[in-house]
Amino acid sequence: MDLGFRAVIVDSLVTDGDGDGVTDDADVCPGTDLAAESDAPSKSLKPNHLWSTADGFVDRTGSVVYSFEDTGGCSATQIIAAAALGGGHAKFGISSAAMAAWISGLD
Ligand SMILES: [Ca+2]
Ligand SMILES: [Ca+2]
Repeated sequence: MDLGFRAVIVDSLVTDGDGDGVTDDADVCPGTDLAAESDAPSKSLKPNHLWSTADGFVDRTGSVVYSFEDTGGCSATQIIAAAALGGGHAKFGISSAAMAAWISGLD
């Protein structure tokens, strides 16, 4: 067995360039800025709407509903942009339906 080659593969699996907990090989959204997410949504989080925090996607009670592993390493801002969601999602959080659609579209 070529142990040198094996070591390179392991190293690539553990790299997480943007620090969201999802390794680069599985991260659909590189460059996630978790610090920038703490100010959003711009108005308020509605019931059954979600926003990303450093812990993952939370609802208005603060319960974590999805992890960054679930969302492919994408923050709320990144999902809104990538899925071309309407401006209401930026104001009030991403609806549960839109989140489910995003996650189901990852595979
Ligand atoms: Ca990552
Ligand atoms: Ca990411």
